[in-house]
Amino acid sequence: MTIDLSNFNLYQNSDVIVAWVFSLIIGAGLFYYLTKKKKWGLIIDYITTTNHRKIGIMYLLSGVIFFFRGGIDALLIRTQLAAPQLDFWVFQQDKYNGLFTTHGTIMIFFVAMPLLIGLMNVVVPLQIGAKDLAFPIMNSVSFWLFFSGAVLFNVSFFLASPANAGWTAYTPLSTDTFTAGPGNSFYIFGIQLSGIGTMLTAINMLITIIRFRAPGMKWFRMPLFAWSTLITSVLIVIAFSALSVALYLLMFDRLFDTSFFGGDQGNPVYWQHLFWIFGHPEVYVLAIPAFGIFSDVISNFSKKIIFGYSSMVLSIILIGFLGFMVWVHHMFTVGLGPFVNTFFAISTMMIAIPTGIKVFNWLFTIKGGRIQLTVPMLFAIGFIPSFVMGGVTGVMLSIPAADFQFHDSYFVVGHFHYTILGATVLGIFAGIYYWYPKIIGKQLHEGLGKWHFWLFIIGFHLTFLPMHFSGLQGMPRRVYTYLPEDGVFLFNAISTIGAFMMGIAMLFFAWNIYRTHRSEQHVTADPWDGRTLEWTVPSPPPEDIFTPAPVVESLDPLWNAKENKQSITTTSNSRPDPVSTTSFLPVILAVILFLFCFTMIYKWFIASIFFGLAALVTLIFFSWQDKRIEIYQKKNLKKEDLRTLLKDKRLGFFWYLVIDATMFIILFATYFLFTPGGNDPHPSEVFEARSLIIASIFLLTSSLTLYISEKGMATNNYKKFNIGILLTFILGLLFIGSSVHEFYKYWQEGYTISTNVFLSSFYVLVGYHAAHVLFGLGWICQVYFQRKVKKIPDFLYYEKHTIFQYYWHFVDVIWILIIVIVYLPYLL
Ligand code: HAS
Ligand code: CU
Repeated sequence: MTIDLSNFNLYQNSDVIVAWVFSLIIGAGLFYYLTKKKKWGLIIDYITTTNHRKIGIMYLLSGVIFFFRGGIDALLIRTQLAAPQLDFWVFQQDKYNGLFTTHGTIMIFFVAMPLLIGLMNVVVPLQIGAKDLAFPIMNSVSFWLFFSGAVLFNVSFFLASPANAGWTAYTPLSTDTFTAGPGNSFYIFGIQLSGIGTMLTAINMLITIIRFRAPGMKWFRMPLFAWSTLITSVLIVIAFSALSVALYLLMFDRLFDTSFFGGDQGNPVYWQHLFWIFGHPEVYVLAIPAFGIFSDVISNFSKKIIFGYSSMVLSIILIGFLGFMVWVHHMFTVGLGPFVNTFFAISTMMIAIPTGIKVFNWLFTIKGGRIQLTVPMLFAIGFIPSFVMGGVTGVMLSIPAADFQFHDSYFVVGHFHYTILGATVLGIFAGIYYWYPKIIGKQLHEGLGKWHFWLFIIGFHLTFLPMHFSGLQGMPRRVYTYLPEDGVFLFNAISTIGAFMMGIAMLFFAWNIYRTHRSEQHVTADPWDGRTLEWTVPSPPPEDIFTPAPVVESLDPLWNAKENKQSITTTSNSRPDPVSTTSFLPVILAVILFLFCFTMIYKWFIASIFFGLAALVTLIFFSWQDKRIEIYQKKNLKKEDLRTLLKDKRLGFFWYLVIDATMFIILFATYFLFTPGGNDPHPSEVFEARSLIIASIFLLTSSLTLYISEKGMATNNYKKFNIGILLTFILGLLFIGSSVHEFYKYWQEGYTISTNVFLSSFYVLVGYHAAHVLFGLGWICQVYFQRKVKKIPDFLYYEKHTIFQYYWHFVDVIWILIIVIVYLPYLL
C-alpha cells in the first residue's frame, strides 16, 4: 500500500495530528463509558437490528455526528474568511480546497440525506399504519452501506488526503492528471458505497408506501410526509443511478488510465451533465421531504386540515418531474448556446409555480388556525420567508444572462444555503422536535428548543444574507482569501459572526438532547394532539403495533376520531407484515465492502479482489441463511399471504431493474458520445462478427432454457426443470468464456481499455454486462443448491426462481441492445 509519508511535515499536518489525538481520546472515552455502563449489549442490539425505528435512530445519530464534523469545517472556513488576507494555521498548501470539499460533500450526502432518511425510517411506516418497512433486512444493509461510505469518506482526512475538487468534483480537476493521490478517490468510493445504500432505501420506501398502507388509506388520504417520501424515492432511484454511473466512469479515469473526462479525447463537460442530471434532482431530494414535514407540522399546530391537500400532492409530483428537466441551469456559462440555455431557463422558472402553490397553501393553512407556537411550528414559520428568499434568488439565477454574472460567485453560495438550510435543515429540526417523542418516548425541552431556533435562524440570516452582496461585489466561491480593497470585508465579517451563532445554537440542541436523555419524563402516545396514525401508537412504539389494523377513512383519521369522540375502527383482516429479524450479516457485508473500496483507492488490487470475493460469499450466505423460511413456517401463513409477500418482492425487484436500466441507458449514451470521430482504432477495425454471433447464440438460448425450467417447475416436472437450469448455467458459462476469449484477443492486438475513448466506453459497458452474467451464474447455483440441499418449500423456491428469471431475461434484453447499438452499426 502506498501511504506516502515522505512529504510528511509536522507543521503542515498539525491539524491531522490534532484530529487523530482528539479522535483517539474520544474513542477511548467512549469505550470506557460503554464498558462501565455495560452498554455493549445495547450496541449489539442496534448493530444487528432490522427494526425501522432503531435504524432510523442510527441514521439520525450519525447525521448529527457528521453535522458536527461538517459544521467544524464550516467554522474553519468562516474563520479563514473573516478578514482579508488571513493566514490561519490549517491553511498551508491547498488545504482550503480540501476543507470546502469535505464540508459540502459531508453536509449533502452524510448529513442532510441521513437525517431525512432517518425521519422517513421512523415515521413513514407509522404514518401509513405499517409495522415496518417492506424489507427490514435490506433496510439494515442500506444503513450499514451508507454508514461505511460516510466513514470511508471521513477517513481520508485522517490520512492527510481529503478530497479536494469540490462537492461537484468537476473534471478534469478531479481526474488523476490534476489531483493525483487518493484524495478524490475517497470521494468516488465513499459516495458510491453510501449511494447504493440510499438507492436500496428508496426501493424500500417505495414498496412500503405502495403496498403496506393501512386498509382504507387511499392515495389521497396519505399524510404529506409519506407522499413526499414516495416522490423523493422515485427521484433517488433515477438521480442516484446517474451519479453512480458518473462515479463509475470517473473511477476508471482515476484508477485505470481511461480518459472519459480528461485528456485529448475526453469530455470534461460530460461530467457536468452527468453530475447535474443527478445534482439537480438531488436538491429536490433534499427539499421535498422537508416540504412534507412542514405540511404535517403546520397542519398539526394550526389545528386545521392542510389547505389544498390535492394541489400539495400534485405540486410535489410536478416539482419532482420538472426537477429532471432543468439541470443545465448549473451549466449556463459552459457555452451550450442560446437555444439550450433558453429552454432550461424556462423549465427552471416553471418550478417556481408548483413551489409557489405550496407556499401559499402553507400560508392559507396557518391563516385562521388556532396556532400553537411550539418549537416545531417555530421552525416551520421560520422556514417560509427564509426559503422564499432562497427560491427567489434561484429564479434570478435561472436567467442565463444574469447567471453569467452570478455564476461561481458568492451569490450562488447565498442562494443554495438559503434553500438548503431554509428548507432542508429547518425541516429536519422541525421534524426532529415534532417526532422526538415518538422516536424516543421523551419530549425535547421547549425552552432550550426556542434558544436553538432563535439563535439558529438569526445566525443563519446573518451568515448568508451578506453573501449575496459579497457575490454581487464580485467575490468568487472557493477562494481562500481576498484583498482589503475588494470591498467584501464587512460582508465576510458579518457572515463569520452569524456562522458562530449557528454553532452556538447547535450546542443548545446538543444540550437539549443530552438533558432529555437524562430526564425520566415519558410522554403519552399523542403529546401534540396529533392528526395522523403515528400518534395512535405508544411512544416509542413497540415492535408489535397496528394489530388489529386501523381502518383509515379520511386524511386525518386520528383527528376526526377525536372530534367524533370515537376511537379509530380496526380490522383483523389485513395483509401479512414484513419479517423483522436480527442479523450480523449487513454490518459484515458493509465492513467487507469498506475494505474493498479502501484497497481500491490505494490501488491494492490483489486485496480488492479478495474482498470483492468475500463480499460475494457474504451475499451467498445471506440468501442461504434466509430466515424467512422458519418464520413463515412458524407463523403458518396462508397461501394468499404468501402470494402477497411474493408480490412485494417482485415489485421491489422491478425498481431495482429501473435502477439498473437507467445505468445501462447512460452507459449506452456514453458509448454513443465517444464512438464517432477520429478514434484509432475505429470500431469497425476491432469488432468481428464471428465471436459476436457465437456469444449471442449462447446467451439468447439460455433465456429459452430458463423458460423451460420454469415450465417444468410449474408442472411439477422436476426433470425438465433440472435440465433447464443446468443448460442455462452451461450456456451462461459459455457466454462468459466467449467474452473472455474476445477480450483476450483484443488485448493481444493492443486494444485495451485505455487505448482510446471508444474502447474505454466499449469495455465499461460490455464489461458491466458481463459482470451481470457472472453474477447471475453465481445466483443460479445458489438458487439451485438451496433447493437441493436445504429442501426449501416450493413456494419460496418459486419466488427465488421467478426473481432470478426476471434478472436473467433483463440481462438478455440488455445484450440484444448491445448487439444493436454497440456492434451492429460497425459490422454491417
Ligand atoms: Fe438552486 C444552484 C435555480 C431551488 C440548491 N441550487 C444551486 C446550488 C444548490 C442549489 C446546492 O438557475 C449550487 C450547486 C453548486 O454547488 O454549484 N434553485 C433554482 C431555482 C429554484 C431553486 C429556480 N436550489 C433550489 C432548492 C435547493 C437548491 C430547493 C436545495 C434544497 N439554483 C438555481 C440556479 C443555480 C442553482 C440557476 C445555478 C447557479 C450557478 O450559476 O451555478 C426553484 O426551485 C425555487 C422555487 C421557489 C421559489 C419561492 C417560492 C415561490 C413563490 C412564488 C412566487 C415567486 C415568483 C418568482 C413568481 C421561487 C412565493 C419571482 C422572481 C423574482 C426574481 C422576484
Ligand atoms: Cu439546480
